[in-house]
Amino acid sequence: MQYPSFTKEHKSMMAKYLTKEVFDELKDLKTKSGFTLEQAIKSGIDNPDSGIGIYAGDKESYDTFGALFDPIIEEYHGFSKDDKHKSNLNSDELSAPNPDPKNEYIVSTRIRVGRNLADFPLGPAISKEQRDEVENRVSLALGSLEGSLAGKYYPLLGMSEADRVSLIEDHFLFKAGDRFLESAGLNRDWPSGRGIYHNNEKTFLVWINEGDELRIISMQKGGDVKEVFERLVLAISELEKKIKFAFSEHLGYITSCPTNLGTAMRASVHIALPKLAKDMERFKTITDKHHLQIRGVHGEHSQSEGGIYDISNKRRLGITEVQCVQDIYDGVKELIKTEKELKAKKS
Ligand code: ADP
Ligand code: CIR
Repeated sequence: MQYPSFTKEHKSMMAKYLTKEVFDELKDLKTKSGFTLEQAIKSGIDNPDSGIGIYAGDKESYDTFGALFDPIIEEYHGFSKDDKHKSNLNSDELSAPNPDPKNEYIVSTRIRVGRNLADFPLGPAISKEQRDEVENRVSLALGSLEGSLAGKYYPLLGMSEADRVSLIEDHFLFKAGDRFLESAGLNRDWPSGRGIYHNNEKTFLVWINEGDELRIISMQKGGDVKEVFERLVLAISELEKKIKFAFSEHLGYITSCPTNLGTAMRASVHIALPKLAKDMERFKTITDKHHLQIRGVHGEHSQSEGGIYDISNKRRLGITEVQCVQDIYDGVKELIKTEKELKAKKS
């Protein structure tokens, strides 16, 4: 492989840190599952608008290609090579009374974590047989859940197009054909091995074999962040009894995208902020202060609709799960306060 010919359109962290020197150091290396630098950076090369532009094929990728992953991890999470990841799933330590009890701003709240199986490569390097085996093991484990977590697994194979589209529209299911995942090798053999598990109320859901082997999701209408967190914590602890997840003392839970390492947690609200939307500078000052990311209503790389935004924690590594949720909680409180002030001024 030759050093990639980056253009000025290539804005990813991968393009920034892949100097000719780093490239020469890594270009001929391979992990035990056969994952190469070329595969790791393909998504960022094919998609110049990538923000990150790199994926791992296995846990070992983070060591083998550390000269490239480390500075990206440091810039994204503010987490250095010598830092240690920490975990805290104790909801008693979360101070989060509903910030919008009258349901004026927050449409819904969702918290997800990514997980991958300890004994398998990550999605970009997995074989079809291994992926199908992951689907079998995970759906079996999910099938034994009880009480509020009991539900049913719906494989993508055999799902009607109408059901698939409505699950996506309603924000429950991942979309097909994501070009970032496609280039990373994460869409190979689609739709085999992929699917969604959910309880009857669709408040507890698990995606199988999308960007990570599991995305464990708790969501509901309104702004009761603590209830959503508590449901997720219960689900994680039940699943951990049945499945061994890929984990490292340094990087926490191992995920295919370096932005998801550590807690692998993204806590988000869909929130209506029509006034702040007209002053994006002020909006961004608040979200930056609280380490938050702004996405559109249909997820990453989508646009806002009707002044509704997806606001979530950006950092996931080197801070605990409780801190991830506290980041968005504190930020959302300030966003609501500012939106109220702007509303009062105009009327
Ligand atoms: P991920 O959360 O796994 O990083 P995305 O950004 O693609 O992935 O979002 C996945 C789906 O979850 C999208 O359909 C998105 O609209 C939905 N979603 C995210 N946050 C919320 C929320 N607070 N309420 C309802 N749906 C949400
Ligand atoms: C990018 O670089 O923009 C995409 N590969 C997405 C990166 C971050 N998102 C993610 O996986 N959560």
